[in-house]
Amino acid sequence: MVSVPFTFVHAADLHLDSPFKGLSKVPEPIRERLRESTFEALRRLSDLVKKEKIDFVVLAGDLFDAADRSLRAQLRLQRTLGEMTSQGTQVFVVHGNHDPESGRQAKLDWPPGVFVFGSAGVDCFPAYSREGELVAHIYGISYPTSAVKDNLALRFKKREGAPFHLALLHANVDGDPSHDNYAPCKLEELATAGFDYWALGHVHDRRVLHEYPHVVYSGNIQGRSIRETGPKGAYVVSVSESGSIDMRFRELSDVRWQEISVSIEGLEDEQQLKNRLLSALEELNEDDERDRPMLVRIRLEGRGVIHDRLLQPNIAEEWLEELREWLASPEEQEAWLWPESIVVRTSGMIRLDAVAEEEGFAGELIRKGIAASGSSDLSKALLNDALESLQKQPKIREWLASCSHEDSVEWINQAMELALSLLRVDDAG
Ligand SMILES: [Mn+2]
Repeated sequence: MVSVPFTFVHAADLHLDSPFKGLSKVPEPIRERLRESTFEALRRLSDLVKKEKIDFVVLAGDLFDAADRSLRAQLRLQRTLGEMTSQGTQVFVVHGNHDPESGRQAKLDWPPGVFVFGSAGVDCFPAYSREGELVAHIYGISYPTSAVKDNLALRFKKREGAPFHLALLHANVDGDPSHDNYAPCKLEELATAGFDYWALGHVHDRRVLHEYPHVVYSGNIQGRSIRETGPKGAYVVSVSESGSIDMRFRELSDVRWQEISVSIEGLEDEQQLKNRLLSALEELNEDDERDRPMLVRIRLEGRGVIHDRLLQPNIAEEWLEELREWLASPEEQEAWLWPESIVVRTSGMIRLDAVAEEEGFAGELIRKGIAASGSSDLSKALLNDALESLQKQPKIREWLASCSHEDSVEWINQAMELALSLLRVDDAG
């Protein structure tokens, strides 16, 4: 088929009007900025579409954060999509687990030029360049309700008649354990289905799972918590006459979440720790590349003599408060920096493997811990035992079930370090 070059934007997981709950001691200006951040990211998406003369946009689900969409989110989306389509850009939308069809919605019209896929079956719409030439067929299906357990990808069937075929889907490919296993499917199935590009949503990290055909998660456009770090945005995808694909990532997030590591190795005392924390923050704060506000988690790592002192109750909190004092307040600095938390993942000078050789209680304890961290069955059994009383709470039970083996290993390692530290203090006293 004769084809003309075209450019589209792939974005997903807008999560408009995310409430950003559960942030402790965050000053009002930061809270306000975060509450607006998903909308600001959407506005930047619209700017991008205008500036880069985009032919069409695909949005791969979770446009809204809550199934019962807020009116504010619906109105803002309607307005922004209207801006995009008035420039001659078509927009194609599927809904995901956060914004299924069944959710409560205001009766608003989608602007002309916006195509929303239903949930009854896979539909196909033609996509045109801004000059009006047919450039692709777009296929998609929305979630009827939030928990879709069927493999929706198997329902996609290519229809001849276009030079390029793009499938739009909210799905978990190959059972990513950090996301709910909705619309589960296999990369193999997607790569062999005959489409040129799978524009996926659901996984919030951007990933290119396969090229030619392309299978891509664009990730979300604005991080929603410290678990969603780094630049977030959308892909601008250009397809040449010969069908070669060029992808460029564009950051859209208004506020960035970031984690930095600070090692305690070689530090002798609190003064040296203070100096190291200060310089780590200054480096980040004065980075000329940094053009937006940032919430940062400081992860203390490494083996050092001050480890025991960092495990004392409230110590991390006290350092955190001090860090916040050092930095300019969000009213004073446009691209502010806010230390979100300090997590202590350090180890003491005593090596666990050496203690494991010892006779007696400490040796026994560490042997048990090391064995558990090396086996997912043993670690699960150990944690189930230790957390038995907490398991009565359904929410906690659910949360524990969703934690990975890596999480368990980290907890067990910390528990070993803490137990050893407490045992040695007892010995010394
Ligand atoms: Mn999502």
